[in-house]
Amino acid sequence: MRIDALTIFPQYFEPLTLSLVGKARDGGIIDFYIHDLRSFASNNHHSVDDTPYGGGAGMVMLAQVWGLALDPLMVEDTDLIILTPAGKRFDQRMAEAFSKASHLVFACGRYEGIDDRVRQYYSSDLYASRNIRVHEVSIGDYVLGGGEVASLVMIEAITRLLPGVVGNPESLSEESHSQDGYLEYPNFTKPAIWRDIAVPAILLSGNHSEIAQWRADAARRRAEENLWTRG
Ligand code: J9N
Repeated sequence: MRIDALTIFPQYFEPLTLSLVGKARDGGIIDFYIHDLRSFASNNHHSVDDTPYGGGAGMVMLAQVWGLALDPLMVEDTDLIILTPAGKRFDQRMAEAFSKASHLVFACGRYEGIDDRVRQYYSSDLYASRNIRVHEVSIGDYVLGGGEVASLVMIEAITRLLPGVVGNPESLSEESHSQDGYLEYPNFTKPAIWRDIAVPAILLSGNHSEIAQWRADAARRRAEENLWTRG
């Protein structure tokens, strides 16, 4: 998989050169490229934004700058991901779908967003005919300063699903068997008693069907509890 990130803050992506993603990058599973959007600015001040038509607060990022940065990346079979709090909510299902992509481009906007003509332009029939898809994505209902942290979240969730990125392949297959793509039951390890709190005895019994039943019940209790508190 090839991943490109476009940003005016390339420093945000430095952690990715470490960690699991870094290892996979070295192993050739992931090709990761960071692009400084400001290097595509054309005026003397290297501006990447301007005031919004129609008035209002803040600044809007320039279509011209984004076009120059994106054009060379929009090759056959590319998913362009535009981060915005108004986008479709990112979840484990979306991570699994994107983990099957061949080329992901993360457009990290700042300020009040990117001129909407960028989304319109790369959504045209011409680009669709080249198997280029545009997605507006949000990682949750809160407002970030820019798309960089949201992109990091998505890249970690997506790339850990690639074969060879997670060291233990069994942990991924167990995840995919669970309802929502993650383990929902509480976990314990040694010692069996810590500060007077004992691990549930069933988990020490070696009875695998009883353990599975206990975990299913505990997961249901936990999900119900979280539904109560989240509403
Ligand atoms: N989920 C989400 C995305 C954002 C962004 S992208 C660019 C600015 C803010 N906030 N929250």
